Amino acid sequence: MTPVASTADLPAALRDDGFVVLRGVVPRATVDGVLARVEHAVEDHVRYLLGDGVIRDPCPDLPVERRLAAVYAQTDSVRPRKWYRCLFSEALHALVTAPRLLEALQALLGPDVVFNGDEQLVTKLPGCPRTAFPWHQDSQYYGRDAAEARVLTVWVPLVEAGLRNGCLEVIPGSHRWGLLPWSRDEHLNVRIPFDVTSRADPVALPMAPGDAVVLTHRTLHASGLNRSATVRWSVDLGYSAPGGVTSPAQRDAERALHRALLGNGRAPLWVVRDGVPAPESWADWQARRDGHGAPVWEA
Ligand SMILES: O=C(O)CCC(=O)C(=O)O
Repeated sequence: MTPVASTADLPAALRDDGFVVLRGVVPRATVDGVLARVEHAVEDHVRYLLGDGVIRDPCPDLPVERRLAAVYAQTDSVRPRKWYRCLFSEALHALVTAPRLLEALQALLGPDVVFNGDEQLVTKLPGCPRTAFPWHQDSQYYGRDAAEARVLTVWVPLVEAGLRNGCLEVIPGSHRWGLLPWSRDEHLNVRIPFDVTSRADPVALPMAPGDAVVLTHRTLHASGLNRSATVRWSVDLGYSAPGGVTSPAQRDAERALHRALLGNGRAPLWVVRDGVPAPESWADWQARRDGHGAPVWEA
C-alpha cells in the first residue's frame, strides 16, 4: 500500500489503493458531542419500544455502548442498523467540518468541497447478522441513476472498532474494478453475485475514535459480525467536489443524487469554498435544511 507521511501523499494513496486511513483527525470533544446525540437518539428509540410494549426495561443507566444491546436482548423484533437524520445538530456540523478532516478532503477533492448532507449513523449490535455489511461499493447503494456520482465516503468510528466488534474491511485496488453487478437481499443489503475476496485479499482497518477512513465510491468494503458484548457505533458521511465534474454522465448522476437527498429532507453544506474551510455555519445549514434548501450543487 502507498505510504502516507503527509497530506501531500493522500491523493496518490487514494488513487493507488482506493482508501486512506486518517489517524486522529477528529478531536475527542467532537466525537463526544456526536455520541451525546447518539444517546438522545437511543433514548427516543427506547421510549418508543417501551411505549409499544416491545420491551419492559429501558436500561436507563447503561452507557451508550451497552444500552441498545441490553434493550434488544429483550425482544426478537427487527434490529435497526442505520439511523437517518437523528444526528442533525451543531455537533454534526463540528464533525463534518473538523479542521484536519477538511485539510485532507481539500487535498483529495480540491478547493471546493461539499458535504452531501447524507449522514448515516450505523449501529452494529453484538452477535446480530443483520448489522453486518456484506461486500459492496457505495455507488451500488446510490442506485442506478446516481451510480456514476463521484462521492468520497468518510467513515468515522465513534467507539473503538477492532477485529472483534466488526471494524471496516476494504479490498485495496478494488476501486479500479468498475461498477460490479449487484442485487438486494432480504435485509436490503447489496449482494454481489460472486466472491470478491477471490480476486484480491481484504485488509481489516482497526480504528479508534478520532480516526477516519476515506473511501472512493467504487472501493469494495464490508464489516463482519460484532463478536463483542458492546455496540459498535459509527457514522458515514459523503463528500463531493462540485468543480470536479468530468463528464455529462457524472454531472447527471450527481444531480440525481442531490435531488434524491433534498427530497429526503437533507441539504448539502459547503465545507470548503475557494480554499476557505468551513465557510458555512451551523445556522446557515439549519436554515437551508429546514427549508429543504437551495441546491448548492447547482450554484
Ligand atoms: O459501518 C459499517 O460497518 C459499514 C457501513 C457501510 O459500509 C455503509 O454504510 O456503506
